[in-house]
Formats: sequence, C-alpha cells, structure tokens
Amino acid sequence: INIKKGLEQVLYDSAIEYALQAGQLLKERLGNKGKIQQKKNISDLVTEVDQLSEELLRGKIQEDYPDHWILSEEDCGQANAYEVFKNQDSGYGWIIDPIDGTTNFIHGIPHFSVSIGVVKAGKPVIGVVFNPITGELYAARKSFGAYLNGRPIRVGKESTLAEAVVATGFQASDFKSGSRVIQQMDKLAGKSRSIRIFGAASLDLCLVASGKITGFWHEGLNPWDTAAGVLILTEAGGQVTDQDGNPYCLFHDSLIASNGKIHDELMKTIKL
Ligand code: 2AM
Ligand code: CA
Ligand code: CA
Ligand code: CA
Repeated sequence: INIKKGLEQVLYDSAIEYALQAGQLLKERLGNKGKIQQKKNISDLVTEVDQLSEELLRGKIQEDYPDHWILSEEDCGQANAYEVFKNQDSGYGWIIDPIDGTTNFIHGIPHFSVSIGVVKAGKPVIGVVFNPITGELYAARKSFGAYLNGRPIRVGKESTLAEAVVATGFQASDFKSGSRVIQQMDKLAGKSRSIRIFGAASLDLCLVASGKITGFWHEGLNPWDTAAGVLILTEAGGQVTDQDGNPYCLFHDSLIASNGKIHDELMKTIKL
C-alpha cells in the first residue's frame, strides 16, 4: 500500500476501479442476462449477472484487502446482514450492491448501478455509485466532498416542497392499495412539484446529491442500497434521517433524504 497517499485515498481509488469494472460487465450483459431466478416472490428477482458482478467485486476486494469484511446482497441476504455487520464493527468493511435496480436491468431500462460503500467502525467513509449506461460515476470520501465524474456536486437550493421534485420507491410487495407508501404518496399529492419512482435507491440518493431532485424517501431498504449513496449525499450538503428525524443509520427501516432545506416539511408531510 502506498503509505504517502493515505489508506482511504487508496481505498477510494480501488472502489472506483471496481465499480467501473463491474459496470462494464453489466453493460456487456444487458442483452444476455442468463438465468433469471425468483427470490421471495415473482417481483423479487435476481439474474446470473447480479451474481457474476458480486463475484467479481468480492474477488477483487478479497484479493486486495484480505483483512476487510464484505457485506453484499446476493451473498448474505437480508436475514444475516446485521449479524455480519455487528460481528465486524471494527476495521474496514465493504458494503456492495452488485446491481441496484435489478428490475430496471431485467427490463432494459437504462437506470441501474453498481453501489460500493466502505465503512470504518460502522460509519461510511467512501461511497461510489456508477451507472454504466450513462457513464455517471458518483463518488465521495468522508470530509473530501462528493463528485460526479470528477466535478464537485451540491444539493439543490429549493426551500419549499412546492418547488421540489421528490422521489420514492418500494419493494414490489408494498405496491398494493392502501400500503404505507401509497398513503404517503397520497399525503404528498398536490404539495410537491412532482413525484418520481426511478427504481434504484442508490441513484435516487445521488440525484438528490447533485440537485436534480430535492427529496427522496423509501422504507425497507438494506445497507447495500444506502451505504454509498448516503455518504455521497451528506458530502454534497444533504441530510438523511429516519422517518422521525433521527440521524440515519445503515439498519434503519425508514429513510428520508433531502437537500436539508425541505427536510422537515417533507418528513411532516409524509408522516402517517
Ligand atoms: P435491488 O434492485 O438491488 O433489489 C427500488 O425502489 C429499490 O429498492 C432498489 O434499490 C431495489 O434494490 C430495492 N428493493 C427492491 N425490492 C427489494 C426487495 N424485495 N428487498 C430489498 N430491496 C429491494
Ligand atoms: Ca439494491
Ligand atoms: Ca441488488
Ligand atoms: Ca434485489
């Protein structure tokens, strides 16, 4: 390791390199997804490419940083995530989503990412989110700011919901009449400029970070969806809390993200 450069700078460069490589794989395999398997239900899917991307990422990390722990969606699944995390709460850990936005990937919608977060003692220190189709690479290091393809990004200046485009998302199983997210959308209706459902939480956080949208909320996310994007957003001047306004932690069941200025208004508006 290059001592002069500083370990976290080296990890940052590695995270970017791995994201670009996995992204290249996703791009190459967009027309050749291999077997598609059902996980919990017909809307919870995983492709051969999710698994290949994850193997690529885990292989690189294990080779370069054999003493770091890794948490990833397809390897450990939701049930074990907290166990992996709490047993490894010291040192560096990599929290990776080999494809965030798998439904988009399967349907050929060019909006999905490779998401790589590095945490130290449980706190995100590096975040990289790469959309291989648009070539957008969002990256941040704790205390060093957030960047889109090397240029600094900041959250938007909107100060009211009325000026804000807000995004949400949900697991397919929550997309039913009367569900929490439907009730929340109903409460928001007519109060924000518009609403979007893009289908890749890591990129939603980056859209807030770069000021394209002003707010985002989502329930039931996992650490691999948020570890990278949350750091990118906070480094870009944004705010992330749970539904009650507590500082966001990787295992909170609810997430509200914004430019800070509309945070309270958004939080109160969608409160059930
Ligand atoms: P995924 O594509 O990696 O599964 C969609 O709003 C967001 O929620 C995506 O980031 C998606 O990640 C995540 N998501 C969708 N369905 C999910 C599920 N069943 N379990 C966990 N996360 C899910
Ligand atoms: Ca995900
Ligand atoms: Ca995934
Ligand atoms: Ca998934």
